[in-house]
Amino acid sequence: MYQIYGGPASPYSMKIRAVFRYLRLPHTWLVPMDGFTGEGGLGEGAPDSTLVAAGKGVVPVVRFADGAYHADSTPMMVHLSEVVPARSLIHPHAGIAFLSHFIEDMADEFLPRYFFLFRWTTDADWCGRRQMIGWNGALSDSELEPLARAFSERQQAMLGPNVASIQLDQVQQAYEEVLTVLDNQLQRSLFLFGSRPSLAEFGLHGQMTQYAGDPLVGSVMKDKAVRVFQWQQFMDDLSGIEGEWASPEDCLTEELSNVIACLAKGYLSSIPPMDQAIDKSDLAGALNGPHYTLRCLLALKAELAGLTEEDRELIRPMLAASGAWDALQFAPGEEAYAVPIEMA
Ligand SMILES: N[C@@H](CCC(=O)N[C@@H](CS)C(=O)NCC(=O)O)C(=O)O
Repeated sequence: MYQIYGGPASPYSMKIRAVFRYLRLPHTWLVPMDGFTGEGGLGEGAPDSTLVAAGKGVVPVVRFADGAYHADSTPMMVHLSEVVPARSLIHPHAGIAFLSHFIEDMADEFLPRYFFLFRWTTDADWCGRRQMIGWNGALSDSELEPLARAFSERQQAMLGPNVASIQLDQVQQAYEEVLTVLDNQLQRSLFLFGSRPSLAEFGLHGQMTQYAGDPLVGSVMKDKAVRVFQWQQFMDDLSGIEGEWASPEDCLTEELSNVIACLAKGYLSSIPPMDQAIDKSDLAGALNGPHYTLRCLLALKAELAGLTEEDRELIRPMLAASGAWDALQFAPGEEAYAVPIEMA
């Protein structure tokens, strides 16, 4: 039996729980209520807590049957696909599998930006209260208030010093563009690569659960993208789905191309500042944040470079049309810094 420890508003926690359900792997789910005060690291201040025992500093963490804790949803999905090969999340064509991984990575590493901004500006009061109730259970208003304030301040510090200059209306517009391409995809098919889900759908699902739940971004989704709202509820439990992969050629639809192009526009614009600020010899060990984003990008570049010529050429036009092809090639000397992404 696997034991999943998640957070109350954590996209990666929702993502991995949906994966366990789809894979029909027996598991339990728990948000550890260990008295998180809203300050410091998760589990900090409660030495006996599950999250301290897990020692990863992030949620979700999963305790495997041998008692070991593991973190990092993406390599975990790859590992679990090997455990349940009949329901693997990886398309058998390596080029299509790359597209799925690329979408999943952009969902994980870029899509949180929009909801996180509204979560800790416009909606900070509601979101701070909601999360501290989630982490602590039953609390009176007077108990909740200082915890919620501390947590909101902790999260707001992550927005960085330039947050006041960000144009919220432009961010909302970029978010609505994501909703539009997803809603268009969902008019054609609930899955991107056939009638079964891949890494990509679970990455998108995790993020969309948060967009659906938060006040402002949730009301925009309900107003403009009813299919996306329903889809993230659908994705939450796919245990009954029995589907097939589409042929590689049939996967390359206009709707898919538009999803990739829309995500790549935002994601790729976020890379150069990180690339300039970060020493690439220091990427190992990161589980989130800019170091992790760059580590994942290097792993994607290595995956693309490792495809056969034929597999690469099949997906090249779609990646080129989205502006991502060049950005997914190693710069001179960069290859040396690529490390495989493995479960922590
Ligand atoms: N790459 C990790 C990212 C996990 C992650 O960043 N989780 C967030 C919550 S959604 C977290 O635990 N942040 C640490 C904190 O808030 O202290 C994964 O895919 O599982």
